[in-house]
Amino acid sequence: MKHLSDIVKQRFNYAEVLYWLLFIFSMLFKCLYFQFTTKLNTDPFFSPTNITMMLSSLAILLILSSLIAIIFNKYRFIALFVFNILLTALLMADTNFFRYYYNLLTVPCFFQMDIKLLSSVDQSIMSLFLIKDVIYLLDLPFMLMGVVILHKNAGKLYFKKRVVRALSLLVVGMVTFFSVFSCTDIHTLAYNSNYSAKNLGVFYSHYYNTKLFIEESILEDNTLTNEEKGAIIEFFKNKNSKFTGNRLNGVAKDKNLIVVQMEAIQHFVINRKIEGKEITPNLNKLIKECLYFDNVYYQVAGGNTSDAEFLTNTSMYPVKEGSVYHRFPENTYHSLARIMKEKGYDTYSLHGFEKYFWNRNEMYKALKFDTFYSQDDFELDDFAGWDGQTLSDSSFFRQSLDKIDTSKPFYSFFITLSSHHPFNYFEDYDFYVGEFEGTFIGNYLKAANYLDKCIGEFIENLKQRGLYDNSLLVLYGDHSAVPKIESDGLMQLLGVEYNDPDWTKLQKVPVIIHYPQQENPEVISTIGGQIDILPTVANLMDFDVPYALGKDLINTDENYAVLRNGSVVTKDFIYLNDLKEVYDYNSGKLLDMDLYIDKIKPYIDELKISDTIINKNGFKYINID
Ligand code: GP9
Ligand code: MN
Repeated sequence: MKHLSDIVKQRFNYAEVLYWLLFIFSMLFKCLYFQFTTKLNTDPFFSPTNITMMLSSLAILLILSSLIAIIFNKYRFIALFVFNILLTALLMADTNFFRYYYNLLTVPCFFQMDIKLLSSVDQSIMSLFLIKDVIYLLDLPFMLMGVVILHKNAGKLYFKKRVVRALSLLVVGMVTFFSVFSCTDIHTLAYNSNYSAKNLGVFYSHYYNTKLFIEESILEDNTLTNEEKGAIIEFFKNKNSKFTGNRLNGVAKDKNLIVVQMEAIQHFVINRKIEGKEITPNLNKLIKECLYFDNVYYQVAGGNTSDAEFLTNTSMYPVKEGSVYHRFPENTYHSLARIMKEKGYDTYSLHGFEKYFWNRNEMYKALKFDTFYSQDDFELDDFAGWDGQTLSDSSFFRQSLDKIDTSKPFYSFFITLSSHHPFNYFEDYDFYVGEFEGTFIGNYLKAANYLDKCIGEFIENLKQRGLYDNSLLVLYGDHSAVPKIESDGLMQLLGVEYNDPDWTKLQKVPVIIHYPQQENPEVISTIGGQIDILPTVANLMDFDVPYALGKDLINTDENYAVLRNGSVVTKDFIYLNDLKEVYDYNSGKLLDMDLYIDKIKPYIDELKISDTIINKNGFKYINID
């Protein structure tokens, strides 16, 4: 007959195993929930991607558990519980961050989230917490019960027993991980953090991104090698030899330049009606007398609004991780403001929010803006949008024009604010959206309608001041308004079914340009990105941009946009880097990836060149003439 103490011991062992299993399986479940709630994964549950993601996450949990098993003895139960809380907090933070930025948190993102940034976006971030996220917390009461019961009765384990335990966990974890890893495309890992999160799970992705950050920012030598210098010069030589045409060249020579970056204005709101009314009547009217570029993709990454500013003002790609405004404000840039200054213009940037946000205050020095008018310089006399406590676009535009010395040639860069996510400020705004009343998409349409009204007022004001016909006017949207988790609402509005290539085609922003005394409106459907705005402006104003990575959309027959996540859109195909899939541009049919690898490479090389220049401050050392 078994001794009583043996039975107690055996029960304790079972309970301990159960406790570890609860930890492992609840974490795995949370990983799975993350994939679907963020719409990172839309595949069926048991798709190969999900299975590899689960196996890789399991492997990492086993490896981490082995560390706990070897480090902690009597306190192993508490350690596992604390560990659970930490991983859960990480997953929850990721979920919210992902819902807004469609990216995982990374070390640079984390550091740029200073107190100011966090307090300012908290309304947006909080709106992304969903009741169902409580799922993340469901296991914690059980784990807590487990700790209370087990820790009290836990004895110390012999060292040998701990080593055997830890080693078994480690070996099973390692073998599982490397079997899964061997089936992964390592090349894509380097260019797309979402690929790793999707295929190998959130935990691996964090490990990989942090490793990359340490290698790139801390360990790597940031001096430009001769080889890199040569590659950059060769790249621009090639690129610049392609500028041939001169249609509309110089139509705005020596005129003022007014650029308006419109917050969260996507292409699909243009020329669209809801309940019989135009969403953007003023922009639609403007388009009828302008050049309207209707095939331009946003190319922002973690720097969102600031990335869009960067693309327009430098014709370079923003960095893959974090925001270039935060990470590289000391670099040399051949920016639009620098060029205009050299031509004798006064240069202004104007934005009705805190001057430190997105590190604008510092970055504008590098971009060579003479003057930055931020929230501090405006009278806060009217509020609209975002959290309801920020200067309205209407007042922003009205006050801005008084700040510019219009007696001298100027370049002014306006950044609007009111139509900022999450748009619920506009819920009661007087623009009826029918079945979309009270929904995310409905509120967005109202925000877009408000912005449009302000643009209408602005144009009137420009006309009254005689600036409309004396300036080159450029308006464009900065980035997406509708994250993937809200795709259902957008699909309902457009009356179409979701599919990946069509979703990509929706990631466009309107670009509208009016030049002085323009008589012929035109719709230009060349495929491009925000990176192409500067070269297009350069042609219209007749100056050179030898350092631009973009193309002049009026004088090119190249149709392409490289997105910052490594996806590529051309008139023939759409390459989705997340999925490693190529689709026919027109029919949306899936194509054979192998036939496209060579075609995609030169596009991706543009990202590489841009990254090298920025990471190594290349323009400090290179002269291209
Ligand atoms: C804040 C504004 C918003 O100044 O530009 O930035 P976003 O959150 O859209 O990147
Ligand atoms: Mn923005």
